[in-house]
Amino acid sequence: MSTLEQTVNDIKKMKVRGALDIAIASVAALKQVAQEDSKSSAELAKKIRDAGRKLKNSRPTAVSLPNAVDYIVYVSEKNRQKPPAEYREKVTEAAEKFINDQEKALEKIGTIGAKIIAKDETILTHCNSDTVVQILKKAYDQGKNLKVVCTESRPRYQGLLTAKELSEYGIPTTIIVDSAVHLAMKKLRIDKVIVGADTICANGDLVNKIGTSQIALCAHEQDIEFIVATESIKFSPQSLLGSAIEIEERSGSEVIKPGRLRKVKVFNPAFDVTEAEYINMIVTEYGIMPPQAAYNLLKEKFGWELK
Ligand code: RI2
Repeated sequence: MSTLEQTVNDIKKMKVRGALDIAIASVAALKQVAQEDSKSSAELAKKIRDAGRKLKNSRPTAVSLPNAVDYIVYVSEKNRQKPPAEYREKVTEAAEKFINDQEKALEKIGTIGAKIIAKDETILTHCNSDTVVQILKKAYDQGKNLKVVCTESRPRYQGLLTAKELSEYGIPTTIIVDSAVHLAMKKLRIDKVIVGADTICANGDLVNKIGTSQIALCAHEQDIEFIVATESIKFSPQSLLGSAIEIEERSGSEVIKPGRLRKVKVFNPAFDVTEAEYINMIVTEYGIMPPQAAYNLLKEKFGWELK
């Protein structure tokens, strides 16, 4: 199996997951495609376009994936007239810079995000976000003496990954079932909620792991700050509203054993939409901003205009 096929497969099966990691894995796969034997750069550029389409189709919701792929396709098209050796060098350089920039962004968000955690706070998080984990570890390193509550994040239990990583790091960690969030906010004295993102729309709506919007509503009702941690690669110039985003629906076998309840249908959406009005702030590598500033970030950093 080629690196490309392996990557597409791993993303589909969620062996590689997390909005940032699927973007980085896709760019690494495209870098490999650019190294393939070929008569001309134009032929390589076509291979990159085809590979990009396959990667984009592997999971539909997180915008970091098409944003990353489109960037490499753009660099590839720009250099398709150059001799193959030079073309390969340009694509490789862009891919390596992209990956490096994302790693730096993650590090920066950790530093910025840790500042908003006060001493002795209890933070609730959902699913498994490398970006959130980075913030929590940084805050712990700074001696903030924090505690973390993780939802298990049915049906795939990514919350257990978060709980494992944080507890092994030394952070006191508690796991709860997803439906305990409302009660746990009071009983476990949650100070803040911090979640990751799969997509931030131009209007500031958040698309994230299924269950996120219920948590935001609970936080709103109990006056608990709801914070999103995300690299700018997850901002979507293509989507104005969260309601317009395609939400990935996954196999019912993730929820119950196939054949167990033969007459019952399973609806298994992987993500949901949290409206901007329930989000207090978004932490990015450029700093902390209200969700309403998403459009400004797209405009200033990526030159995007409403048409
Ligand atoms: P990082 C995950 O989706 C979760 O929804 C998480 O909040 C988001 O990606 C961002 O993850 P999935 O791939 O990029 O588990 O912060 O479906 O790691």
